[in-house]
Amino acid sequence: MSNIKNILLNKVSCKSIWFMRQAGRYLPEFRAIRSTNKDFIKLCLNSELSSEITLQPIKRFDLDSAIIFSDILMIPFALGQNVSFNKDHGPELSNLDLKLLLENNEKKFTEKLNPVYKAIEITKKKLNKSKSLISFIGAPWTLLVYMLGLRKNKYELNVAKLNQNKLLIERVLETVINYSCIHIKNQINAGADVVQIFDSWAGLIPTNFIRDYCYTPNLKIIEFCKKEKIPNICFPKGIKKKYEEFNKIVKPDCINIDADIDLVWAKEKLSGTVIQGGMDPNVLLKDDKEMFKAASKYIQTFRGIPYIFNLGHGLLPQTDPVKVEKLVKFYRNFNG
Ligand code: 1CP
Repeated sequence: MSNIKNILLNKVSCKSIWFMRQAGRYLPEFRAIRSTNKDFIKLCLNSELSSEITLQPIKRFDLDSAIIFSDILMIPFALGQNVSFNKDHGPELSNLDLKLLLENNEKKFTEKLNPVYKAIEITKKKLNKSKSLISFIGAPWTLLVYMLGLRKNKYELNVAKLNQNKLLIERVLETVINYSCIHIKNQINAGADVVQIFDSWAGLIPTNFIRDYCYTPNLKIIEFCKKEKIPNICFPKGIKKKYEEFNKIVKPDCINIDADIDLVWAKEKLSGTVIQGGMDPNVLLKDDKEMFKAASKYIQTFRGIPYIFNLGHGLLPQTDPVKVEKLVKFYRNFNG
C-alpha cells in the first residue's frame, strides 16, 4: 500500500514528506516547459507534459508523494467558463451563465477533463509503487470565489455581493459539489491514491456563513469519499480556532493545518485525525539554521502520532530548490 494511503487508512505514524505546489514556478525545469507553453489550461490538458511536470520534484527530491499537475480551476473550465491566467493578475474567469452551467452533464464534463485523467494514468505507471499519487479539487466555496468573482481584492471579500446573491450561490454550490464528486471519482479511477480538498479561501467566510459555505459543502464531499472508500485530506485554510469545529463536523481522514495554527493546540484539539503540514513556506526563504529549527518543532511536536510533513501553504515561487533539498534531507535524517 502506498505511503499516505497507509497513514490515512491505518492511522499509523511513519515518515512521509511532500509539499503543496512542489511542481511549479520555483523549479527551473518547470519554468523551461512553461516558457514554451503560454496557455496554462492547455498545459494542464497536455497529459504527457503534465505527467512530466508532476514527476519533476520526485526526481529531484525523492519525495514520498506526487501531486498531479493540474489546477483547481479545471472544474469551472470544464463547466464552461473561460479561464485565463495573466502573469500579474492571477486567474481571470468569464462571467458565469447559470443557464449554461445547468446544461452540463457528467459525460460532457468527463470528456473535457479526460487529459487530466490520462495524465494520472501515465504518472501512476511511472511512479515507484511505494509512493502515493495525490489528486485534488478546490472546495466548493473556494471555487465560487473565482467563479462568481466574490473578492474585492486579493484578501477581501465583497460582502455585499455575498448577501445579494444567496440564491444563486446555493444553486452554484450544489452544482459544484456534484461535479467535484465526479472529478474525484474519475481521478481515483485513473489511479490516484488520495484526494486533497483545498479550501484556500475558507478564511474569508463571515462567521454567520461558515456552516453553509464551508462545513456543509466539505462534509458532503467527505461523505461521498467515505461511501466510495477514498482516502481524503481537507485543508480549510485560514479558519483559525474553527479548525476544531470543522474537524468535528466534517471528520476527514486527514486535516492540513496552516501556519497560524498552534502546534500543541492542534495536537490536542484535532486528535484522532491525521495531521498534515503547518510550517510557514516563508521559512524556506530564511537561513538553514532557522529553517531546521522550525522543521524540528513540527517533527518533535507530532512525534509518535500520524503526521505528514508538509507546509501551511504552497511553496513560494522565489524558493531556492536547494533549500527544499536540504529540508528533505534534514527530515529524513532527523532522529532527535
Ligand atoms: O506558471 C504559472 O503562472 C502557473 C502557476 C500555477 C501552478 C504551477 C497555477 C496558477 N496553478 C498551478 C498548479 C497547481 N495549482 C497545483 C499543482 C500541483 C502542486 O501543488 O504541485 C495545485 C495543487 C494547485 C491548486 C490551486 N490553484 C489552489 C489551491 C492551493 C493554493 O495555493 O491555495 C488555488 C487557490 C489555485 C488557483 C490558482 N492557480 C494558479 C494561481 C497562481 C492560483 C492562485 C491565484 C490566487 O491567489 O487567487
